[in-house]
Amino acid sequence: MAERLLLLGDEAVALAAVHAGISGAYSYPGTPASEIFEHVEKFADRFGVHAAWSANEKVAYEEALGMSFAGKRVLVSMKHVGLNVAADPFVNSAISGVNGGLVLAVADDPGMHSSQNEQDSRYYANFARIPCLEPSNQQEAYEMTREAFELSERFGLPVMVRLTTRLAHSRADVAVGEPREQKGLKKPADVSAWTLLPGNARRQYRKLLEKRPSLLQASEASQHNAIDLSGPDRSLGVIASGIAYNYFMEAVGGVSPYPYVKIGMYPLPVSAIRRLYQAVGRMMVIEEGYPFIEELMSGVLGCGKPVLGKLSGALPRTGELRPELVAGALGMQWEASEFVPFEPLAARPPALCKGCPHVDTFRAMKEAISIYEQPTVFSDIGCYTLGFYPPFQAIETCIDMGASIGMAAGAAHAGMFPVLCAIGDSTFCHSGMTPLIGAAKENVNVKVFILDNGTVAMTGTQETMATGERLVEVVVGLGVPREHVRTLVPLPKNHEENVRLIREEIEYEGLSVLIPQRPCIHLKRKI
Ligand SMILES: Cc1ncc(C[n+]2csc(CCOP(=O)(O)OP(=O)(O)O)c2C)c(N)n1
Ligand code: SF4
Repeated sequence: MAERLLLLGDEAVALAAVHAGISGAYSYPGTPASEIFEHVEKFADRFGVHAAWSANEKVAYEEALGMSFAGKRVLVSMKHVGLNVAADPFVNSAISGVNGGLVLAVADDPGMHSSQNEQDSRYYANFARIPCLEPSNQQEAYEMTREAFELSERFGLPVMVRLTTRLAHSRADVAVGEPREQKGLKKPADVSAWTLLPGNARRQYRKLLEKRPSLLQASEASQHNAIDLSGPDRSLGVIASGIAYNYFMEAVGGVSPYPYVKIGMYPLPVSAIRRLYQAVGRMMVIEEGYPFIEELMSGVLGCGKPVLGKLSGALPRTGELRPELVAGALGMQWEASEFVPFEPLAARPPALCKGCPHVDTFRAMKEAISIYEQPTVFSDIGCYTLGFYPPFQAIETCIDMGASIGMAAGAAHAGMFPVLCAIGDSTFCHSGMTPLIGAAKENVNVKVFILDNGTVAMTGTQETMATGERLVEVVVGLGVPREHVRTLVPLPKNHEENVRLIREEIEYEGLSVLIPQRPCIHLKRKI
């Protein structure tokens, strides 16, 4: 009998990958995807899986691709915006193809619980012309991830498993299967496919396009794409995908009065959708994220019969879906479950922890720049982004990981003074080193603060790539003169000295890197 476990959606993906015989797992932390890797890590020793955090998502994807090249199965996981960082190897790996099964698990964050945007990764899968599986519950997260490895090897393509926050972070009962053996080392039969010189790439791109009809066939035949025309009310036909199918079922009490198509695999099963379209008066698309399916249904000119969904205004265009929103769109009464009493918490802005080292850094930085007429502080993504809020109001930007150094350089080129920027140790290793090497080459007049708290605090104190002396050496190695790489200890007792040191560097006309070194209080507790 299959073992049953209570698993998070993320955990189900992790366990399925381990059971599918992966030899490696790569990732960079990011909510709501971090737990995928963290759970693989737990099994790593027992199953002999190489599991290591990577410097960023691009590196994670490339490491995974290398393992696939070697003939082994591999999982790479990241949050949705991480795929922007990994987009180059991701899109090109669809052209080269894969050798050992490569599954990319991406967790989207509709509602932006902890993200800068709510982009929908299904567009990326479509853009790269690869299959995408979208589970509606934790059981499917397990089954689809296992199946994704089979699909990946059958088509020689990377396969995406797309999760969203609610599924990633909620638990359910999951029946799990038997683990299978890892694969042996075996190079690809044709390495020219992996050398994307124009002649090879053109051939490979044609091959990718030629796979499309078989992918479509697989999608039409997939048990994850189901059509049910038994609903008696044919005034409406529903297309529901991923977790939104769960909300739909909850809204209709488990039995739909309308004919519907459930989508769990892309490319979209066109013939099932056509059959539904012909059988009903109007269509409604219920999907989590962007109106990806709805846009395809409506086309440029509209498809004839009305299509309701996020574009039509039947469902909200932004944020997460909920069963009551789906019920409202269907014109149904919604009764909250008696088992889930809902007491909304008072809204409160997020804040830096009491005793956080960033607090003392911001205090010193603010006082040091207070004597200048128009100081500007660019920032990055991490706990220190909370320095935007009162009482600090210390930073003015946060766009994407690593942006602060490049933006500060651009503003300095434009003539702003003084220009400072704040970046965490992990974000610096993720994507701050490349802009710093450019800034060092030009000796641009920017004061870069690398806030070294020894960890990736914001996403749960994961291990950082460089901290302490190693980080200092990296900075010097990138070409910043050693005398302008200044370390300080952000503590109240050092406040005056730190203000003086910062001012001294501001007065120097060139690039300085200031590194406040003090561990995050949660890292201290963890140790
Ligand atoms: C491309 C991308 N990947 C991952 C994340 C998730 N994320 C937000 S901040 C952060 C790193 C924070 O670490 P650090 O820069 O050291 O700052 P700290 O939180 O420790 O102050 C990560 C991984 C993201 N927002 N964007
Ligand atoms: S988790 Fe650590 S770095 Fe983040 S606010 Fe709290 S003390 Fe500061």
